[in-house]
Amino acid sequence: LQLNNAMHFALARGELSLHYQPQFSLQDGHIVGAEALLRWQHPEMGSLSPAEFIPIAEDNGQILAIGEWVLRTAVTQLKHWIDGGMAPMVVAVNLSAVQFRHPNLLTMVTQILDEVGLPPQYLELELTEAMAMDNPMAAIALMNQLHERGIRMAIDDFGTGYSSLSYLKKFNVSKLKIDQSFVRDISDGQDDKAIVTAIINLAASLNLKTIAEGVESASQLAFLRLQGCDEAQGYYFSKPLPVAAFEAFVQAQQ
Ligand code: G
Ligand code: G
Ligand code: MN
Ligand code: NA
Repeated sequence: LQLNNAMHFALARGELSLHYQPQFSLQDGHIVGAEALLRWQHPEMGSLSPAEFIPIAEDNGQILAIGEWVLRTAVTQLKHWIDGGMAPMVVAVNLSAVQFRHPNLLTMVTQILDEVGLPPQYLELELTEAMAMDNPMAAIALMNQLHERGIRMAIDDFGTGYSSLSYLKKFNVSKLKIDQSFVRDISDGQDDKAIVTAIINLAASLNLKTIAEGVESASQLAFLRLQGCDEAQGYYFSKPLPVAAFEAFVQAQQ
């Protein structure tokens, strides 16, 4: 209840911010993207995790306003970076199931891109298998419309949810994000090695790119590169960073 009330004021009081985690090409090591991750700094309760407050925001309906704010902020930030001369990259934004089901999603996203003037191919929307499989026909139709507008989509936490391979073929996404639970145990677990390899090969056969999440060590990275994974993100490279720190990180890479 306390969080519920506080959330009504969080946006207006400027307590929300986005951190950005860099994503790297495993081909040439360049930064090719940034995942926007929501942060809430409450004056009394301190920093709150989205894992905690997003489910509440989904219940009380605030997720629509918050989700729109996240999208507008991330798209505006990337436009600002590109205009300022930063090498172009993609910004990845997490969608909530509530946003994905909402009939206004396509209009909302395209309006923000138009308003800001960011070409749609710079935006990647992350959705989970569960979100797509809740109503696969509606999801396929929406993904087709988003794709027609040039907006990319990625399946987040891939491998942890249930999605049939026949549907995966129909989902108009460009990337699978290999869940960090599989990446974590690459270095010692034969099973997780086999799963990661299987996902990379599956993606390749469906013409999808792969990005590994939660990469924390050089040995995980070496295995992923050997198997032909396209991209990676994780603490090994960088944790999610506030804007100024992200800018400094990118500058130091160049
Ligand atoms: O960054 P962190 O590990 O604290 O994120 C925890 C969870 O919150 C992850 O599942 C992540 O996808 C989710 N999350 C982070 N930012 C957003 C956001 O802007 N929108 C939605 N819907 N989920 C987010
Ligand atoms: O559900 P989603 O994949 O969007 O959530 C990403 C979450 O993983 C964020 O909370 C982010 O802070 C966290 N994260 C990012 N990199 C790493 C990492 O290398 N290790 C761990 N344990 N968590 C990570
Ligand atoms: Mn994500
Ligand atoms: Na994930």
